[in-house]
Amino acid sequence: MKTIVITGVTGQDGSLMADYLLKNTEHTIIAGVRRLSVKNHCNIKHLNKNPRFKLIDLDITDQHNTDKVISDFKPDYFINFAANSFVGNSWTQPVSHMTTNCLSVLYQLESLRKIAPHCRYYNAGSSEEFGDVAYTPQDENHPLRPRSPYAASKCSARHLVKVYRESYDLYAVQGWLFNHEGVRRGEEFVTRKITKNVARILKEFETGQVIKPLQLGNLDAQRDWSDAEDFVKGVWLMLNQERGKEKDYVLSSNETHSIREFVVEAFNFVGFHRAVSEWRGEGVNEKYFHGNDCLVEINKDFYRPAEVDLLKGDSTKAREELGWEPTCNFIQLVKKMVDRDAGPVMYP
Ligand code: G4F
Repeated sequence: MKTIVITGVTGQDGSLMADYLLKNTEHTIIAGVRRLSVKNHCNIKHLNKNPRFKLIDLDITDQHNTDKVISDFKPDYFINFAANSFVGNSWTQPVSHMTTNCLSVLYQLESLRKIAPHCRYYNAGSSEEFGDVAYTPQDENHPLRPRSPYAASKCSARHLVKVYRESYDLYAVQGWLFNHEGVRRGEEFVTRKITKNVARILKEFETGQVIKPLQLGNLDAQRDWSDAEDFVKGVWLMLNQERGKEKDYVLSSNETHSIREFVVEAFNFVGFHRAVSEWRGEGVNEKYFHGNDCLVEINKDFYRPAEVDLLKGDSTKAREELGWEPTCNFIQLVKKMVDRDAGPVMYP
């Protein structure tokens, strides 16, 4: 039995990782949670009584706190999912992104080096690091070309992980995870924002209320979306490579779809069929109509100062070398999220 520290355990990835490990291993989870005045434990409340799941206070931006946790538990694995993960916010809070996503990683690496050098370490890396991409699909050799303070913080952390791996022989890896979504996804991210608003609009439509259109930014950005549940398995495989041969891997679906496609499919699933819906207008005046009902409009406040236009991963290496395989495709993912938010009974 091993001891595994997971940070960011109240979030989508951290909570799914805890579920995955509790189900598939005998290990004990030390779950790091940042104290907030309002608790956000909805993703982990089902784990409260599990004797292998221990909640602890951990603010990763506090070096002393990190040292103490690593010293107290001498973990076998340390999985860092805690992050400022909302790219759109990173222009208004760049220092916070750099501190949480990069400086904290340095605290963890230093602490592990000094106190628990046997520990296997994973830091959450992102396809955002590829930024204004040089080629498509993006694989492990793609250059880092960040377009946001968020992405710059993840690139900096990546360099630190590599430096510590090579300098101190730490088992330290950082995957490139393309977008991963699901029913625990935060509502600020575009997929969940869409499925939550599809559910609201359906209700307004069915009850004869005035429909308040969903407001979105850039509809033409393309993303490689997967199910987050598939990705935590990939992270665990990355953490269990042969010692001395550990590498960073891309995890992706290898498909790409625009925000516009996600919108159309999500509305289609609840009966606003694509055959009788249409986009009208251009640029910031573009709208999505179902008959005379406007379902979506553009709000330029949701545009970003710099955009990552196209992400499409190539996860061949992870599939061939780690034996990882995603189980859920784009349409299944949209359906799963719409089902959760609107209810499966709504299907026409
Ligand atoms: O859902 P998003 O906010 O995710 P984004 O920026 O791709 O980042 C996510 O995936 C990364 C992996 O590639 C992670 F590292 C990161 O932590 C996060 O999980 O935005 C997706 C796209 C963007 O192009 C954005 O401009 O959707 C576009 N978009 C259009 N309208 C919108 C909106 N995004 C949001 N959040 N809200 C909108 O109204």
